[in-house]
Amino acid sequence: MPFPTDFAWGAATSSYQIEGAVEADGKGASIWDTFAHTPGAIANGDTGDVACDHYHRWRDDVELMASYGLNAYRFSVSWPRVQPDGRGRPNEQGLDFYRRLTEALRERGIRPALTLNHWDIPQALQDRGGWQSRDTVERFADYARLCAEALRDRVEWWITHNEPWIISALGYRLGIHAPGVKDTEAELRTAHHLLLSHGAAVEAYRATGLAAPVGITLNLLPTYPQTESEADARAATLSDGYTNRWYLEPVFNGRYPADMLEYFGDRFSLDWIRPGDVERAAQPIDFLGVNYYSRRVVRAPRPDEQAEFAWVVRTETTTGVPTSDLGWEMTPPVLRDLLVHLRDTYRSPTILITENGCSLNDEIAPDGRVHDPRRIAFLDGHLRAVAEAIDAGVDVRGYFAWSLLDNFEWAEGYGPRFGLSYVDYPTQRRIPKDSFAWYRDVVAGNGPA
Ligand code: IFM
Repeated sequence: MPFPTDFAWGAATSSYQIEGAVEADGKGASIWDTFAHTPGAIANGDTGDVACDHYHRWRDDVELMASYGLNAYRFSVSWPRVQPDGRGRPNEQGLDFYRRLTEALRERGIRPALTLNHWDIPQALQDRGGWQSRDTVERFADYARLCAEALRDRVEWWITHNEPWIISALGYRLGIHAPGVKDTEAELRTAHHLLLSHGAAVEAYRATGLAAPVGITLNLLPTYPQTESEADARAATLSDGYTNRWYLEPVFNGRYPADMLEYFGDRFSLDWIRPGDVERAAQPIDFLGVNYYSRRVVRAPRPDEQAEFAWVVRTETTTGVPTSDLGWEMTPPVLRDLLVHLRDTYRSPTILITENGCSLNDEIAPDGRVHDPRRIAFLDGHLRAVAEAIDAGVDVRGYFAWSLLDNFEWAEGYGPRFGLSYVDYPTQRRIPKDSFAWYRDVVAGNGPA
């Protein structure tokens, strides 16, 4: 296996999904605290109030990672925990939590990768417009500076945003994530401010003198036409422009893709894109974080069909292609093609796979263990795809399985289980699944056998 000797083998989590303790030690409310308590917003009425109680159990969770040999861990900082109103003086108690966590990780040889925004921004900022407001861009830069100054010696990789497309599309167009807005122009304005704030945060971070690598994590959806028709090919190009290129092009090339600017420009004024903005989003970065779960197949809308866009996402799956228990197709070879495509299109960026995993309806077996052979097959297939990409010359430096623990899966609540460790929520007991034991051997062998 061609994995470099210092390859990062890790698992990932995010603050709202695991921490709980939503009012502890001076933490302010986040938009997810508000949204999760909105009747009907989350399956089963679940909330992140307790989640995996990681805020109190973090020592055990670090021990768990160490005992399974991980050498890296990706987590996110809860912005309202360290800056309750999203502005002004930091909450030192909140920062102390991340100081202790990162120190303990380092002591065990686990390199921390920190994400600044994995969606749970302060409610106080939302009350002033949230990501739709340009002011949030500068607030985010201040927050980046504050975290860089507090955690400067301990963090190995800094990530500005996690999945800006999901934030914009699910939070502002579909309204199924916080803050629950349903407005396509709001989605695009949000995406713009996220991109701009990414650039502003990189500037702020560099101004502190930090030299550790900084990047952004995008969830990339390799998109294929449903048929060979010209109409479906055009639908696939536009859909790719909407989910992938709308973010990749500003970050790497300092411009929005021309075809999408024309497409959206015909529908919206886009007057919130100001001169110099997109260039600012293109601050040089040290790596691209790639979250990959599945491909996307699209088609052109039928003449009698009411569709919002010039593409329609196919909902049925392909016969013979395995799916997760959330119905997502498992298509490992697509990851290799995606990585090679990124290398060829965006000047060979250094890449960290910041998330990859699958949700299964895991259960505790009569022997007290959790047997998840389908997850092992999923992870194995994707790691082989990463190995092939490395062999083809792609500069991949790390892989973070999603997720360390079963956790709060946003609008789906606690039903889906993505963890390497099962979490028995009533007792908070962690039960490492068979896949975690398998992953331990992968890490020890620097790649699957
Ligand atoms: O749980 C999420 C995570 O927060 C962001 N990426 C996708 C995961 C699975 O849906």
